[in-house]
Amino acid sequence: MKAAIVVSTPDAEFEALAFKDSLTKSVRKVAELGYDGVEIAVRNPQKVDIDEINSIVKNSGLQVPAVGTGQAFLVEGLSLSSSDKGIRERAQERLMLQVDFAANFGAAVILGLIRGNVEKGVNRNDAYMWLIEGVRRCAEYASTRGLSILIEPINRYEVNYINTVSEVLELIDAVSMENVYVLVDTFHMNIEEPDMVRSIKQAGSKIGHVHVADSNRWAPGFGHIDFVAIKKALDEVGYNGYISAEILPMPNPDTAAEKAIQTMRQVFGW
Ligand code: LER
Ligand code: MN
Repeated sequence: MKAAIVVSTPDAEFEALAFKDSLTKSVRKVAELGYDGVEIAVRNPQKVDIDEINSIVKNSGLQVPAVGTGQAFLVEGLSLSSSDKGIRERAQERLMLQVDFAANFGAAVILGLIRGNVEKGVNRNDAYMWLIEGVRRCAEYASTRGLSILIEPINRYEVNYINTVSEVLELIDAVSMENVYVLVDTFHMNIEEPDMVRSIKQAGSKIGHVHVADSNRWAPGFGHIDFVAIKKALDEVGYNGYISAEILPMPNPDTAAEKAIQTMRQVFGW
């Protein structure tokens, strides 16, 4: 397993990011701290200088395991579950751009918040069918580029459906595409899963990426999640990918990023 941390591009704003400075500074700092990868959150790939991002990443020697997409939901309301066909189409088109962006790095594309909510007055099953269709179209497009899609169970305070690992596994079954995996995030699992270890084991080989944050969304080691148990479960299911810190910049960005890699080194034996 390898260590990564989430950073944003300058067009993007997202609370749970350790670094909001210029990407160059952030990426340099991440590399200096000994991370292997940097996960990039982008709202709209058309609004960022892709060549510049490419060269920043290449110079750093870091890999980009995944690209985050949730800000298009938070800022623009784009959603694959929207009852408005136009909004669903725009979410879809944005995700195609995200796949093109991710292809620069061989990164997976995360479908977290952009899955969206079941809107008031809308039947859950209708929203679910729109979502299945949207995820399938993303996955088909990603597969033409040899990339994966990661579906993230997100806690009930951020989205109103598909909050648990088993619900995501059900969705993946319904989508029925080889390149769709689960992204397990310890912060969300700590809220939604009765037993995080059992959920990791249930997801097994379908785990494609891991986000870590402690119970308070500070860096691992600042809360009460048992990361040794999480590591053991990931070992048991043979997970060998990235462990990516998606944490609040608390008590400040540098301390957060340092604490995250320090705890991961201790727990994962790096
Ligand atoms: C995104 O990876 C995530 O975990 C969400 O909580 C975003 O708010
Ligand atoms: Mn996450």
